Amino acid sequence: MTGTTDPTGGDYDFVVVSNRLPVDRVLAPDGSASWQQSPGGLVTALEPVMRSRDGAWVGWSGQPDLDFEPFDSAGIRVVPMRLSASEVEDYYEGFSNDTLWPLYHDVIAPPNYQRDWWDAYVAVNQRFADATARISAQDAVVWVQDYQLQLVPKMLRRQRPDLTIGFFNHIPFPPYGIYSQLPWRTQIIEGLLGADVIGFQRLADASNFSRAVRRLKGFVTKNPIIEVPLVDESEGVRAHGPVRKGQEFRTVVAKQFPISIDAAAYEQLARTPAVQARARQIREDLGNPKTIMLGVDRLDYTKGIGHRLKAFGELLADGTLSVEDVTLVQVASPSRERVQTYMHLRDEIELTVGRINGDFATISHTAISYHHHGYPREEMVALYLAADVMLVTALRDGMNLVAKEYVATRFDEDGVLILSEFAGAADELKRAMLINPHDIDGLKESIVQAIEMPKRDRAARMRTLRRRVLENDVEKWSAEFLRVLTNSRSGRGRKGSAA
Ligand code: GDG
Repeated sequence: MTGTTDPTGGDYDFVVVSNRLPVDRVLAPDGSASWQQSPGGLVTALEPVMRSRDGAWVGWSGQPDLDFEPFDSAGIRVVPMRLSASEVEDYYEGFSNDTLWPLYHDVIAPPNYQRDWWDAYVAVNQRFADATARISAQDAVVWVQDYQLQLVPKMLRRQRPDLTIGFFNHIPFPPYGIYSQLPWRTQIIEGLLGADVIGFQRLADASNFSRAVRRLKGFVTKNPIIEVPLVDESEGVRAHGPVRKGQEFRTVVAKQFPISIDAAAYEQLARTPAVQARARQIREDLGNPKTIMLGVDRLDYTKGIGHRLKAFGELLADGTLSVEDVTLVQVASPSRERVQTYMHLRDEIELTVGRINGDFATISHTAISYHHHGYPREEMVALYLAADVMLVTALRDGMNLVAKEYVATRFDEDGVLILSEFAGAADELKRAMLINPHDIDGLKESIVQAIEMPKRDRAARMRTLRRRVLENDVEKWSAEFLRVLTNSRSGRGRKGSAA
């Protein structure tokens, strides 16, 4: 680190900003607390960049009403932000997870529009922007993550026009017909346009965003470039950006950068004898069924868990499948448990699981092995290895990393991936069995085909999928985003320059 005595000294050349920090505060039974790195793909991908470039990470600790001093963890400066209990309710559970999340996922659940939630969203975004402005070095690169912080790019550019600002949206960006419901639609678009590069998962998301910019701001868009006039007529003031003689607008890049996983790490874990032994044990514990099907999701209404249960329940009811031959393992990890829609979803899913098990399970064979827990990564990989058929039936999903993890794990070139065309991963994983989860008959047919697929066909598909996932890993994703972001800086200041 360069001169890190003052934690807010503006020393950091590369700053990542996300709602949550990449570390969790863990309490030991004796009451002592420590920070533990949360093993996400994003951290893994960014760690080397952060170490080599004086990196800092700004985010919330995950606990309300607590202040923590900045500290170093594994070569990264960690800058914890405070959120009050009411901000957690209004900014996080409210505006982020009960307004934006359903709106951006095709209004599968009705979005809740509340003005005080918006006020909290603005206030928290401002706090994150202020903290980032304070710690960033002159000309630093800042990378803002996800839908909780869409106002940060503009807020940051206002204070620090020298910064190069990137933004990545991990969830879909909805079509204009849906997006236009949002009472604060223009403010969010303006917030995002503060960035130099705005990344999306799919081409369709980037196109939806550009269309919203044209409709709401009237700016010229030349895919993937958006021209943001330096005199923004709607504000009647100069837009915030570096001004050079003769320059009329600055350019913003809006394009797709499909996120991925640390594929090699998943394969490596799958190759360890302990994980393989555990996969065999899982099969045995389930009574050695001919076919194990698996679903792994956060318990979220976007994941289409109910649709997959319906298809499986019907296949058991019409006698196409029997519990002697097929077991469905469903991991539904707890998520957003204080948001009403999620409480209802949990009741609904657990009622359905209970009904199907009640109707079809025998003393020796269960229909659905249902788990409302989080598991260690080793256990997840053992489950992937044990699963003959992986079910990803999302109704809408930015990417879906589970699909990629399953593929990375299957070094044995076996297993069939059933993948919703509404998950971002479908753009890349075309050799999966692509399905429309709303078409229950189609889904049932695909399940039967997957179960009956000859080994040669399974291997051919899996080989193609694996090539794709292993080549396009999360390291490549972050390198590509940062390459475009860095180019956008060198192209800055020229009239109409493209990144
Ligand atoms: C958002 C977007 C986009 C789940 N349960 C357990 C566990 N997980 C892990 C999975 C996977 C991750 O959580 C979930 O990632 P997904 O991509 O499937 O979905 P979201 O959480 O909705 O993520 C999504 C993603 O951001 C990245 O941009 O792909 O579209 O919605 O890694 O393995 N991990 C462990 N135990 C669990 O019980 N260890």
